[in-house]
Amino acid sequence: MEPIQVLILMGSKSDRPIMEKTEAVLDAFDVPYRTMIRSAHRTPEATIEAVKAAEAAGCQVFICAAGMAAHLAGVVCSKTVKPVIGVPIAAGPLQGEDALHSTVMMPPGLPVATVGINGAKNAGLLAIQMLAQHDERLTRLLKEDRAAQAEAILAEG
Ligand code: RP5
Repeated sequence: MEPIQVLILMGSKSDRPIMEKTEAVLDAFDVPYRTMIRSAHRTPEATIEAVKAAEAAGCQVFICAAGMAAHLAGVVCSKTVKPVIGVPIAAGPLQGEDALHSTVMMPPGLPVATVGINGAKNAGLLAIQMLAQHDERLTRLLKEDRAAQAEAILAEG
């Protein structure tokens, strides 16, 4: 695997339309990443292999998106001490309530930083905030982004 700072995992190709928002953020901040489809339930061994390969490639933050009984972020957390961000995806009849609870309600000792249902953009930004703690370029870009958001609101009147 090429050097990366972030690994995006998603449980299914059906999650991709949502997770493209995470990719757009990482692209905008010029952060190297890799995206893979791996499922905690359907491909457990391959999921663990992906975590090992990403760490060997320098990965600093994992972003894991899954819907329904969403255990992907938790499984990844069990295999790394790098920060793990979980994105609960609205899939199936419970529309993400199931994924939110199964992602956020980790047992004590194994934290997953969980964003809102379909919160793919915030997952990307949170990953960049983590990386920015040791990166002045990213800190500057984050401050510019916040200023641009404020300007856009104030321009509305
Ligand atoms: C989860 O089940 C996936 O992350 C997806 O959100 C949901 C449905 O998967 P598919 O049946 O569309 O593959 O594992």
